[in-house]
Amino acid sequence: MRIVVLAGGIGGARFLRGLKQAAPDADITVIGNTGDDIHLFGLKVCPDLDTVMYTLGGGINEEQGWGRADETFHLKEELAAYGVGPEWFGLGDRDFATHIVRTQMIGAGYPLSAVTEALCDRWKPGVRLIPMTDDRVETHVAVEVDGERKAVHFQEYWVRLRASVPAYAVVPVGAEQAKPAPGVLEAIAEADVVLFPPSNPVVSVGTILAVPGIREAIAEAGVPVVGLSPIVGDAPVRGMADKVLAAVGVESTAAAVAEHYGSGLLDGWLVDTVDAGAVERIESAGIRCRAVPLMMTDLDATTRMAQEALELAEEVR
Ligand code: GDP
Ligand code: FO1
Ligand code: CA
Repeated sequence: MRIVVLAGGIGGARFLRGLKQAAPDADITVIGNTGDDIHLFGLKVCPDLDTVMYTLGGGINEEQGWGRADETFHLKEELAAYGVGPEWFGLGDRDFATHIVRTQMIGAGYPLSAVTEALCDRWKPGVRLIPMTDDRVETHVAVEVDGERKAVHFQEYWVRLRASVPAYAVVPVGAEQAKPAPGVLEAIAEADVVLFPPSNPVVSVGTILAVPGIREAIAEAGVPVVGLSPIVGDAPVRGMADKVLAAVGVESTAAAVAEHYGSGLLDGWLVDTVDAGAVERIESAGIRCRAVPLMMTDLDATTRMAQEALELAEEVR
């Protein structure tokens, strides 16, 4: 079975661990969000690609969900001693190596997709990880800080400002001109099922779908498209999905997120058991829906979620 997954960082990566266990023989292609990417200290940092790669490759900081295990911060401290920041973004020594290799290869002319493949040669994530595009896309958030409206990079909004300021719009800058990376449209066309993990519907899955051709390819593939809600009990399990959903005019409920994707894209949707009351509304929007436990507390629970998603896919096939 060929499975395509559109993934952000932590939610996507943790779900993929369960999916690998639920479908050990499947051929899994992950289309990764690159809208969170940021250039710092002259280096290209790809948080979501790295979170997937480290999580599946055994290098992740498990408690934090991003960055490397056993990390130290000497390089960042030395840079700070020269007055070189930003001090608000926690790049560790081990993680820096990844960004140096990536930036060096890009400078030598390799596209991000080839670089990602090379990095995965080390980490062996057990899936094929492809960035959504080789072109530069950066998610910016329109915010108000001290009475002044301005656009900031998504990482500045989330990591520096902790999503504590009002957000009015989310713009994947560059997405309109971006082309899907080599292999993305082919993987979708050849897929037996497409899954949306419980990733952020705006700044992760929404950004991937904003690359022209990807949404259309999924709709045209004619295979089950099944998602899992990142919203449980009307709130994100972690992160700022409620804030960015509000910025795009969507309420923070499992049903509203399903409707936001829409029945033109989504065939099936899993909500948590606490949201069982939303099943009827989602089904009346033309999306098959089941309420099952959706908390990724451990690998077994996550594996069951992946099994439920694959079963729902068979039901709507
Ligand atoms: P990010 O790039 O690191 O923010 O990760 P993703 O976009 O892949 O996933 C973020 C989303 O994962 C958030 O909106 C969370 O609500 C959701 N999430 C995290 N853990 C869980 C969980 O255990 N269950 C569910 N249903 N959603 C989760
Ligand atoms: N998240 C934070 O909350 N603080 C950080 O300092 C931070 C650094 C960081 C470095 C590398 C990396 O791959 C991820 C990092 N993240 C950090 C996580 C990341 O910025 C966000 O979780 C996602 O982009 C949110 O979607
Ligand atoms: Ca992310």
